Amino acid sequence: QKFDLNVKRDKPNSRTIEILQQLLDYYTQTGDQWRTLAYRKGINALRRQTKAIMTRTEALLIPGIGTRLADKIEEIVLTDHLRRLDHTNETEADRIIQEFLGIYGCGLSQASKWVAQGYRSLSDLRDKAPLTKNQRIGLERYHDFAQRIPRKEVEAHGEIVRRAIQTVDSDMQVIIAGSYRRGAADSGDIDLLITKPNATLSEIRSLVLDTVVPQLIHDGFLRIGLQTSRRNGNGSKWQGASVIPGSKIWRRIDLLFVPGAEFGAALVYFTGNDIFNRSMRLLARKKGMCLNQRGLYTDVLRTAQGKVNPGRLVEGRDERRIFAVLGVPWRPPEQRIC
Ligand code: DCP
Ligand code: MG
Ligand code: MN
Repeated sequence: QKFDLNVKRDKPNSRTIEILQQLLDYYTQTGDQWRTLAYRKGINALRRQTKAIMTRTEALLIPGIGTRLADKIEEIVLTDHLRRLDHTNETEADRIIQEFLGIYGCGLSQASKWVAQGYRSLSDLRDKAPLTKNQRIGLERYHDFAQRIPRKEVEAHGEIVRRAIQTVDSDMQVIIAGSYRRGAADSGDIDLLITKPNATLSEIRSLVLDTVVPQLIHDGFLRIGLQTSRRNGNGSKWQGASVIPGSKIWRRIDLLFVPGAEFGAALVYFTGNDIFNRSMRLLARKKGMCLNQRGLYTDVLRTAQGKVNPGRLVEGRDERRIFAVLGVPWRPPEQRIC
């Protein structure tokens, strides 16, 4: 009987079958066993037909085809299309994009591009896509980077960086910001703010990038630089991965270079959370000021087209004074969760 199915003959329902097969693939993928079985049965029944099935009524006469499938067959014949499939494709694409976004260094445009190019899973990417070195690492360490980092371990990473930096310059400070500073029990990454009271951005950046990072890479603590500020650019961070001795798990780590004059504003920004930051910036705007990660500015001239002048810096260095100038009661980091 199997043999009989393979006999070449006219395929009057091949287009209908092709489209139904896509829905079957979707149900198989989503683990919907009942529909998978029903669609497989129905498609096989349709495949055995020697004449084209054009209507719901004709379809219903075939054993193994119920009303829902019969409706879909008629829809395909009439429109060469199945609306149900738009929906699954859309949600399926969304699901894949979400999965791809978990690859360290992969943003929305890259994720969408891969989906448009037909890659459907991490193993698709691994086996078939041309990847940059960093994308390959992000993929290989996908599982590591998906794991939360316990508070104690965040501290350990911070301590290793602090020791390495203070060995070179004992006036340099390393502050663990991000969710850690808000008191979180675990974090998604490690955010380290690196500063020195009277140093400029380029002094701090060159000390970290020329001396400390190479040393820590040599030590085996830092493993990759996913995004390194260009030597002559105005980049102010280094993003990569770190591993503490005795662990096999790679963690995402951000090193932020902050000149002393901007320390308070940077601290507000990198402590977050992001929603709290948005509300602070909005408040500043309402008061004719501007708050960003470099400072709080006043006398900002705005038109419908945007900012006309950058304003005058009122406070950058002192976190508490930024709150005070804004007229907001001080909020300890633990309470900056919106
Ligand atoms: N931030 C922001 N807006 C963004 C991204 C970041 O205001 N779009 C600020 C607030 C965040 C801080 O930078 O608290 C650090 O960014 P992270 O992405 O590391 O976020 P968190 O440290 O808050 O959380 P997680 O534990 O997930 O790292
Ligand atoms: Mg963080
Ligand atoms: Mn971060």
